[in-house]
Amino acid sequence: MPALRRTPLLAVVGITLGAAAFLVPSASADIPPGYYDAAAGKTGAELHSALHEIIGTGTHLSYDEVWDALKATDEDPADPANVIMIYSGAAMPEDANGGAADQWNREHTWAKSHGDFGTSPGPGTDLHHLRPSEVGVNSTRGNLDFDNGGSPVDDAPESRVDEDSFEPRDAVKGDIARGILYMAVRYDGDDGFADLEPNDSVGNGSAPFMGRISVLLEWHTQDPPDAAEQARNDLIFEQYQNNRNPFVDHPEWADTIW
Ligand SMILES: [Ca+2]
Ligand SMILES: [Ca+2]
Repeated sequence: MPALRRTPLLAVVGITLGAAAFLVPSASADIPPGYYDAAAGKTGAELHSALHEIIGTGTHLSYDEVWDALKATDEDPADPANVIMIYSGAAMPEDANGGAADQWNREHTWAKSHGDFGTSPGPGTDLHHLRPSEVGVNSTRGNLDFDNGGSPVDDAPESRVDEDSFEPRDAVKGDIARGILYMAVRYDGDDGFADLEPNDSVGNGSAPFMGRISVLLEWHTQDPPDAAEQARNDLIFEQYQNNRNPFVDHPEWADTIW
């Protein structure tokens, strides 16, 4: 299904700032008319189910295709030959992708061991939670759950790590939280992969859970979707997967489900 291009709503909101902002949940997002109709008026588990059906269609990339996709979705706004590292905010040349210490690779913010989904097409290749990271920083994050606290991470000093959790830098806290919430709704165990769900624990290990939901919801509120995050969601929808992250489009839905 090709995405329908609409007049950017940002212009409308710009003219009637305030009132329009309450009518359109996502000022610059390019949501096709009707996309969320099946979710209208629903809350809680019913909303989760409706969203699961809506975002369960679309395409899974191969793990190899993820490289080129990330070069577009996480492009440096100051230089299209670079990509931005999720945990440090640093720019690196897009062609410095790989597994060496001075390269960047594909970070699964929902750690792939949490549900053991690997890198075959599915949750392991889903761009809504995959981000570029320096190889060493990715290794430091490992499969830790998310929580506040710890010491500055080498090469990503605005992010923090301790023995049982990882805290990303403030500017991406909400982005990462919304990626985790997306994964929980997109993967419900009906497609050969585990039913992914957030919980309020750290140390989840290989269980298909990701913590801590109370902290992720705080991050979601503290760092709401901005125009760049909405544009990333649009790009994934229009160019790569043909599905959207509902929590970028409708941030208010997170609190009714969790
Ligand atoms: Ca953000
Ligand atoms: Ca789930």
